[in-house]
Amino acid sequence: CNVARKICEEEGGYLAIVNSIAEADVLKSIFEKVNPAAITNSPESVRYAAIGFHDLYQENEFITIHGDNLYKAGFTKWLPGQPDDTIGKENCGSLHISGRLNDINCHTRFPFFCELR
Ligand SMILES: [Ca+2]
Ligand SMILES: [Ca+2]
Repeated sequence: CNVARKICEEEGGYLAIVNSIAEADVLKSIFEKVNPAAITNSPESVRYAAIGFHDLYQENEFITIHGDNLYKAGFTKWLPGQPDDTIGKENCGSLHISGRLNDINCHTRFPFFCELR
């Protein structure tokens, strides 16, 4: 998601920060619209979109790119079993196409959501 972060910044925004269930639902419906195949049958990697949170500073302490924890940001609904830090390498945040959060590998290219300032 470093690439994603850069692209968002170049366009005058930042990786999206989800501040409410309503906002997660909006992103979910955009995601379903641009990538309907991902709802049912497609590789894992297209069912997640990178968004603006991570646990790069302290393992399992997820904060937004603006430094707030997820409770303060306003949305904390994880996919069941997440965050799982798969093979100790998942330190970036994503939104699953179901509208729930998952930690993902920062070095894998995923679709992503930018948000404008
Ligand atoms: Ca992690
Ligand atoms: Ca995960």
